Amino acid sequence: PQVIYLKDYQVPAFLIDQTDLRFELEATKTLVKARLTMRKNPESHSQQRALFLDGDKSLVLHRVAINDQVLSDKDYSRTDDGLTIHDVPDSFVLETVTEINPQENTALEGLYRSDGFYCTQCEAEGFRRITFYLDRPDVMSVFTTTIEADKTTCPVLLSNGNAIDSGDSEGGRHWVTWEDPFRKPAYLFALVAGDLSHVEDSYTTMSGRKVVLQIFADKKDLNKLDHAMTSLKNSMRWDEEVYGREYDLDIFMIVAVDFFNMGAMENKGLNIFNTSCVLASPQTTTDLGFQRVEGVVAHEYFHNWSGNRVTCRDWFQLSLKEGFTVFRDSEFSADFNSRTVKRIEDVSVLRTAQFAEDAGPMAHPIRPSSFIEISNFYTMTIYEKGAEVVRMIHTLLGPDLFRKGSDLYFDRHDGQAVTTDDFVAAMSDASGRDFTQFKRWYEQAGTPELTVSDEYDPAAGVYTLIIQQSCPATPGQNEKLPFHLPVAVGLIDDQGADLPLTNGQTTQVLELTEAEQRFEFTGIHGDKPVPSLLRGFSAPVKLRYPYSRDELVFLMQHDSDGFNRWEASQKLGVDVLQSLTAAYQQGEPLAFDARLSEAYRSVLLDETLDPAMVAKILTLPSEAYLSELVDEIDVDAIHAARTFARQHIANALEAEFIAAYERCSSSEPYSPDADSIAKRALRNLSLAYLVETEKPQHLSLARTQFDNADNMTDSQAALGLLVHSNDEVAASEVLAIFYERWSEESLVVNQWLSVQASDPKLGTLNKVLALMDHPAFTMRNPNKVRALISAFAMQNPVNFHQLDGSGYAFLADRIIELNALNPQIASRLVTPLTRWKRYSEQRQALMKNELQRIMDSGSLSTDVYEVVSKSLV
Ligand code: HT7
Ligand code: ZN
Repeated sequence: PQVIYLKDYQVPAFLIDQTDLRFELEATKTLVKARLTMRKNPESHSQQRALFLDGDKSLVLHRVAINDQVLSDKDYSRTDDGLTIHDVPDSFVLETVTEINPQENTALEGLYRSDGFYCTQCEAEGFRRITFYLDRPDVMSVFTTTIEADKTTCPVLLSNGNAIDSGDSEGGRHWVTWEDPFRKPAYLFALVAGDLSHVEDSYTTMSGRKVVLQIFADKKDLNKLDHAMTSLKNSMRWDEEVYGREYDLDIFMIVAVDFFNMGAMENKGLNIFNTSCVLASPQTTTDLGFQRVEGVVAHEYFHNWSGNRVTCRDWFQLSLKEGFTVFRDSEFSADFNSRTVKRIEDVSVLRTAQFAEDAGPMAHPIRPSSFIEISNFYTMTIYEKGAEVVRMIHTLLGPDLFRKGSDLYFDRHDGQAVTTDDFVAAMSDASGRDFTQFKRWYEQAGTPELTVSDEYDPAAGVYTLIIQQSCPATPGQNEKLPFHLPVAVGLIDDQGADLPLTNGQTTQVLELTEAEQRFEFTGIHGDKPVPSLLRGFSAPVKLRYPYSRDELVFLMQHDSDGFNRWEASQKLGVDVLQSLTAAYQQGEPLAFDARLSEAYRSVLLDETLDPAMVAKILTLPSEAYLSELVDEIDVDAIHAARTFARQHIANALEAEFIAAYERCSSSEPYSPDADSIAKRALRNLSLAYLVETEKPQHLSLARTQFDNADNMTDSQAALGLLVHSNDEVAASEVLAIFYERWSEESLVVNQWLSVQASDPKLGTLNKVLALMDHPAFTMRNPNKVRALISAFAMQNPVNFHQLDGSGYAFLADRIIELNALNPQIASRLVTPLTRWKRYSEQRQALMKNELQRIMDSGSLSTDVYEVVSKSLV
């Protein structure tokens, strides 16, 4: 397969001013009639007279005409990736008629069927599976779309923009024409048709325009759309208040579909959502699910400005829209929920999944310089690290200058396809700050490492921080230049009070630009202060400072920065767990440091703290995070150490956990507000520790909660604890009850699959194999694949990494199978195998063997080929 390089970018040789589409929908034979008004691009230096249009090999071409003249097959040539018309005039109208087969489209790119509905997914390069086109984001066109279909099976016909005309046609069919006045690239095109129901509301924008809001779903799900609608209205208001951005069309639609490769898609005026990111009801959706719906609705809505009005010049710029939009949605969620808890959650994901990506064979900068398959670059790095880079700009500028910069960016580039350089230039021009060195974040891959030491001269009253930075080599990048990054710090005196710093505040942002730098704080007296470093996780780096365990306990109790209070608990947890892991590996008895459980006790007893924060602080670092921190991952030792620690804490704090469980119980009806979510989090964490004691009365408590729960958060928490416990009778009982109760709710059944796939008890693989034959499972639905297969491979390290290699072989078989059905999903499943270098030699050999088996398995998609071949290097 061909490698595509950023350095080869050229402006398009042709432009498409107007795109008129007509779809005649039939399940296995849909006709797409395209009328493209085209001209040579005056900015292009190319002298070429030939026109190349992207088009997948699955397209059946029926007709090509230029300016009403039908072309003969001598006038053009077809290849697997497109259509070349040998000679075209300077401006012309190109007409094509193409046949496609939505029914057989299992890749879920282009036009496909999801549970009988027709829908599209065009980002990144799906439009070329619909018709021949200049399928690149810098070709922007005005679209009109006419959809014609059977009136009974497809009463609803939707596309981007406003419906401008409709009518009936022969044979019980009807049609609707949509017009989108905003120029857009083809990746933002959408079409939906089917027997959908909808809820409707409206929103009045800050300039007083009324916008109709509609959310479409299967009729049985109509009662699960309120939360998405509220989230949408909140997002619209927030974007006006925080960014001054108003919605631009008269209608905004969301459609929920069950077969979808990702979370959702921001098509202009017609967002298409995975049901898992839009449907929510207390009975079927957990608190996490409610928050996910809110976050994804906001994310897609915010793309209307950061992505649609201002889009990407080419796919190397993907983080321009994704990183910025993740930053925006994360700030929105922070404003509507607990800011600190949101930050903890984002950082946890970043440090486990994104840092692992940075340390693996697919490591890339947030603006990659090459790729084989762009679908492989919808990564944690592009999204989450991209958001961290925007956050650093925000930290360096402060909120006012950042807003000036975003205003300039949107105003300067409205209606354009631009680059990350343009984004940074707007920030720089608005603020007068120099971001030349900062731009290395866009070019260099890898997670920077900061090593911090300090000196204190009490006589002079000078405290000095010495910060060194480095960044490990990543594929194709051996040498890294120093990054420009903000390090937010505070200094805490022996009474636990923040000291005033040089800037007169208690937190100061230090700007690190060199490989080693010294920062002096004057007027510091008394005992040596304890530094609170990288407050709020001000930069996406790994930070080392030789804290003692006592200092970490002190920070857990006194740090005024909520994030760093949690961070201190994590660092202490890591330290304790690493000692336990080492003891386990050496066959020594495991001894628990009571300082950790005592610190937990005082947090648990402090009723002034937000229960959500208490739950976060009392959650030990995950096995995934512990794995990320070591050179060689010993899954069994990590699991044993963490289980031992949990049991120890559970026994030591049993009475406090019982009290917390009771304190957080409520007789109020379910509500997904922040306070109630926080209480449920602490209550279910307490229950989890109590069950860890293996005392029958606590297992009974879990069973009572399972039987009496009026909401999915409590029900699923109890289900998970019972299924993962050693009480096999209780486990199979609750699994049977749960399935029977929820068998008609596809998303709930997915949770039922995941809970079984993530059971750490040995023997889970056989259960997963059996579940693959369950009527609730199909390899064609990505949500099912994620619920069962990804959950096993990514959330069950002990079983996945069995030394007989059975977990690896199972995954490789599924990848080979899915490669033919859905390459994007197949390629994402490869991730756990790409990490082979981090394991023991024995496991390395087994994992590599499976990667090689995939490689040798026949005709690989570009998606799977790229990840597997890069992993084998
Ligand atoms: N911008 C959207 C990306 C997306 C996507 C990409 C590849 C394949 C399928 C896809 N579905 C959606 C999602 C977003 O970030 O908002
Ligand atoms: Zn996005």
